Amino acid sequence: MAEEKPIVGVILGSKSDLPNMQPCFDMLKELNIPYELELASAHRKPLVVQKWATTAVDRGIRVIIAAAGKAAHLGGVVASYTPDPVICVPMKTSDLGGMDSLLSMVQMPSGVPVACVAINGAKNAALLALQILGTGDDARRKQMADYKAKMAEE
Ligand code: RP5
Repeated sequence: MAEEKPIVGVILGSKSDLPNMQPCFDMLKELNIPYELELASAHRKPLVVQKWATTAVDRGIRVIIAAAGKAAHLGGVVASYTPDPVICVPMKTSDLGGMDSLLSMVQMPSGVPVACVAINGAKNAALLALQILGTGDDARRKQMADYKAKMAEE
């Protein structure tokens, strides 16, 4: 776990998503997972999203976390541009309680999968990123095993 450059890329549809995503940032820091953060809406800044997603692999990003609310197409759009796995976090931001975000994220067409955690499931997004990293990294896998063991003791 000697990474210094970001290996997880986090993208949010708006700076208004920052508070809901704080548990994700806290968990990534606790796990010593270097990450980068981008704020760009799939609808308001589509070209920024396209460039960020298409260059993610070249920057060393191995897992992407995408959080957005309402018509939450961000994760799916990012997934269309990158071979990296994308974890979506539906934001509870609107009058519809986040069901709009959730359904917008999970109903992906065949051939372009995303993973999706619960509405406002920011912490779990970080843990799922760790588990994905752990499939090719024994030290990361042990981190998750240790986390689970500690949780069982509490
Ligand atoms: C989405 O719309 C964002 O991800 C956010 O959850 C929601 C509201 O964005 P703002 O209008 O607060 O920028 O694009």
